[in-house]
Amino acid sequence: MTYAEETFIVIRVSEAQNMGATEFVMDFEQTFMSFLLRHQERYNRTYNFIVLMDALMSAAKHIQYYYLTGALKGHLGFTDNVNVQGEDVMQMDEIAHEITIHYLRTTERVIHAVSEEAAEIIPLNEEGGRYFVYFDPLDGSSNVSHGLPVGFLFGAAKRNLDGPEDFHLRAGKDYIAAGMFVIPTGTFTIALKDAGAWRFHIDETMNYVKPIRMMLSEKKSDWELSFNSANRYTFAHNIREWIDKNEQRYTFRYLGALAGDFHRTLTKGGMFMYPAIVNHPNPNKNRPDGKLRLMYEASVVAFMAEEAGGHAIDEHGTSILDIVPKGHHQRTALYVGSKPLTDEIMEVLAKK
Ligand code: AFP
Repeated sequence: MTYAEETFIVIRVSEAQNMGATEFVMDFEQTFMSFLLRHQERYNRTYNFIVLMDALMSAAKHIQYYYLTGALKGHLGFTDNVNVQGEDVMQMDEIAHEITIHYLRTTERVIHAVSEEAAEIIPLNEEGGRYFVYFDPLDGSSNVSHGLPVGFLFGAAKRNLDGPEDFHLRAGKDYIAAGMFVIPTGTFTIALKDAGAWRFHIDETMNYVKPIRMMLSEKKSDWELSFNSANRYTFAHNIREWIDKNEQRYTFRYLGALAGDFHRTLTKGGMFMYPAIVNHPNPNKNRPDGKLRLMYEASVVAFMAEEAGGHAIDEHGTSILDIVPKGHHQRTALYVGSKPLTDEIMEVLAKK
């Protein structure tokens, strides 16, 4: 039994039956916070990480609220700004960024944060902080004006507690946790170092509840492939060949927001990929280093995949979690999901 199952609570209330009233059942599922407390207790950890997660939860709930009401209140459009990636900034990007920074600051436990929406690192508590947080507060902007699913992705690493901190950029293998909220669907998945990947659903009181351990399915008939099919002619020759030869074996799904697409991969098994763009008819549009951001996109899903028995590699076949970033907004190609599939791709890439 895991600590998740041990604390699972079900209450049934039926005393009104004798009075002819309808029996009703109340199921109280274990909340994320109760799950996390048990986790920290079991591993003899401090409560600092709970404070951090409470802040991320509060941020996610506020982002969820603003997103749900965005169409009515008119904040699903664009601002006049362009971000560090050269992309037009949406109002929701700014709202989500500000909310997250506010909550991270109040914890007093975050040394500095890296956000997709800020060119530079954001110092929060450089003296007394304990964690580094890397996040994309609203990933999948092409879905925003439609109110369709987007993601709030984050990874967290801890400062060196045994000696002086050198503030180096952390590889994914040094994260202590990584997770994603799929907004506004009310699902939250988090992987805790060496303790598995867990999914929660939001309940009527806006609590994330009912931990479900995620393991990538070994049933190949369930597997799905997810990639931007319109880009296939721009991929490396071998990758395109692999797709042509193998895609009929799998169901194909693509939403265009990593959190939503990876959510499916984690549930069904298979692979999400965003290969390097190397054969674009307009060479200026090639992306030999890939499109996705290493620290707050690729490493986050790679960390979750590995805790669920899967794997993630870049275009060189290097494990995503082993890549030490040279910059906060570094990009990478990404193949993530069931290990037999990423192993197959690794062989294809080796022949390039
Ligand atoms: P945007 O936030 O710019 O839409 O990017 C989202 C994203 O980084 C990731 O969430 C998707 O998986 C991927 O890009 C989609 O990219 P394409 O639009 O090129 O398919």
